Amino acid sequence: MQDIRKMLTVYFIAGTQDCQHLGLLPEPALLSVLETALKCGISCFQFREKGKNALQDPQKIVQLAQKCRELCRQYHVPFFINDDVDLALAVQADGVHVGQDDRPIAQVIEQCQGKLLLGLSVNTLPQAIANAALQAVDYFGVGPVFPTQSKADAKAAVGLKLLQQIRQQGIEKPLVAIGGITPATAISIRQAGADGVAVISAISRSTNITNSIQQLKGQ
Ligand code: TZP
Ligand code: MG
Repeated sequence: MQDIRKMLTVYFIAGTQDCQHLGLLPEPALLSVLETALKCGISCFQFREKGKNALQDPQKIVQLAQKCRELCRQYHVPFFINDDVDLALAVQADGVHVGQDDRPIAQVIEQCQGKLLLGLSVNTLPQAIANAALQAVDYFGVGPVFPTQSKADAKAAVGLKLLQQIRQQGIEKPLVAIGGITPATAISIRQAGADGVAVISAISRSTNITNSIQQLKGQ
């Protein structure tokens, strides 16, 4: 549990759609941002190839996931896949992260038990309560805490209140907060009860990734 909390400290999420502003080809753009982020000390990475500008060719997606996994291994940083348990198993990821709209969590647990770490998104207190006792769920992703530009179909922002309510409820599951988090707001996220911050744009769009990650760590 302590290791999971540590793993959530600065949890970077990205796909090629998040690196287009760099003006490079999609794959080199993502790999370059990822390697810089790994050098600067992210504690976890999630490959999330999703949205209208994402790669569509399944073969390219698998190949890119493998390259990201290799990079993460070099830096001893856990590697997660968003949504797709089959892809996570195929590329020997460390874990998979699923949402409430993906397959029923019991099915996901059955498929990944003993093979993959498992993260689950929660957007409401009842969802957190309903899933709190599931030992196979290693952590909750809570959000979007603030409005986000990085997910077209994001739910309404839940604010810091949901993190506080989950802790007040006595739920001790490791929590990573997500959605619109910046280096400046990371402290408030931890004060509200999260173990770490999950970000896309605060790293992928940063002009000084070293500084951004230092601040996201709360340092
Ligand atoms: N899930 C909820 S908000 C979000 C995801 C994947 C996007 C987070 O991106 P950003 O740029 O850190 O707001
Ligand atoms: Mg999902």
